[in-house]
Amino acid sequence: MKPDLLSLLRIDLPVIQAPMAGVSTAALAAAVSRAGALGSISVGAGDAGQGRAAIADVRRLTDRPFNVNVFCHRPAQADAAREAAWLDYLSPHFAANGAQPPASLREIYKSFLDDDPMLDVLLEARPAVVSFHFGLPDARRIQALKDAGIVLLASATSVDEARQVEAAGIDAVVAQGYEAGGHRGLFDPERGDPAIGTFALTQLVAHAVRIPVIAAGGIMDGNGIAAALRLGASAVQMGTAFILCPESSAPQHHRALMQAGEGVITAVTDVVSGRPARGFVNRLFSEIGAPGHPPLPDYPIAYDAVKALNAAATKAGNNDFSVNWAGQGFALARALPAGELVRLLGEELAQ
Ligand code: FMN
Repeated sequence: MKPDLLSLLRIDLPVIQAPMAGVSTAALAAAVSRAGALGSISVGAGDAGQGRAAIADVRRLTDRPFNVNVFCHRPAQADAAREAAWLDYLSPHFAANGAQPPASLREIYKSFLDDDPMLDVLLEARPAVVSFHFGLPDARRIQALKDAGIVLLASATSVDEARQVEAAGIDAVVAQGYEAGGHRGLFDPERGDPAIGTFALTQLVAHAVRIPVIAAGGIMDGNGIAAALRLGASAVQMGTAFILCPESSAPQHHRALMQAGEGVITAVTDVVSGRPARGFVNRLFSEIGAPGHPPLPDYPIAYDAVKALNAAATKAGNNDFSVNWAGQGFALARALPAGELVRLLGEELAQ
């Protein structure tokens, strides 16, 4: 028997609203938590001050438990020549939008692996739950968070990663299948991507580890939740299902793609940020990511270039280079207030 995840997380429904950097908000997380599931915010793409403010924003809206997500990627390694060549490669697209590429690229946010101010914020604020994506912090950080009474979750995309999560003393593992929207949680993308789907991964991981498993990827409604539980999961983590909620900060173009039907598809690319992630296919995927492109700057340095290109394109009046992360199940998303969506998921699951 695995430990009881719902009592550990102090939630009624086996649903975690996925942390979604740039899309999830304090209002979304609070509405989900108030409805009896676990809301999440992501502070990975910001600094400690922004992290502190984001946690306070959720606290103002609810006293229920919520999850704070940080990024544990290998800290970026700058390579001026590689970055210059990448900007050179992108320069015709800047020119076509009436802009110049930036003179250089920056590491736009730090990894939690070397962000002690962010650790201090978490230890001080003590959110009920903290989750890790892209890998694991060192034993000292994990112990400090556990000593503060924080429940820890971490993503895994393979059985090997799930075993590492368990061995590190994390409370539960998020088994992220290839269907999932957003960044793949791969610990080391250079070793290749096993690209395992949610059904297979959930079962494999549930057999391999003793800690509870949270299935993620392509789960959009009560039937999907029931299927994941049947396959050995103790809960699910759903991201794409919450993008159309009015509380999300997804821009209009992202919402329109979600509702565009069969004319649009999602795919995984690493050219947007430097790490593989699933989103709606546009010119970033088909042109920038076309075979034969130069070597990518490290994550998240590459993201700086795409953000600049998208800003230029937006100014020129097009969405050609916008970043719209979403999972394969996007067409099943429902545009409902988050609290209503959680209640509906509960009803569907009970049927
Ligand atoms: N996972 C994280 O751990 N941190 C993030 O900041 C994050 N950002 C995401 C942004 C978007 C727009 C989406 C759709 C997903 C993101 N994810 C992130 C991945 C989710 O944790 C989860 O694996 C995924 O949403 C599950 O698949 P689904 O989108 O099909 O529900």
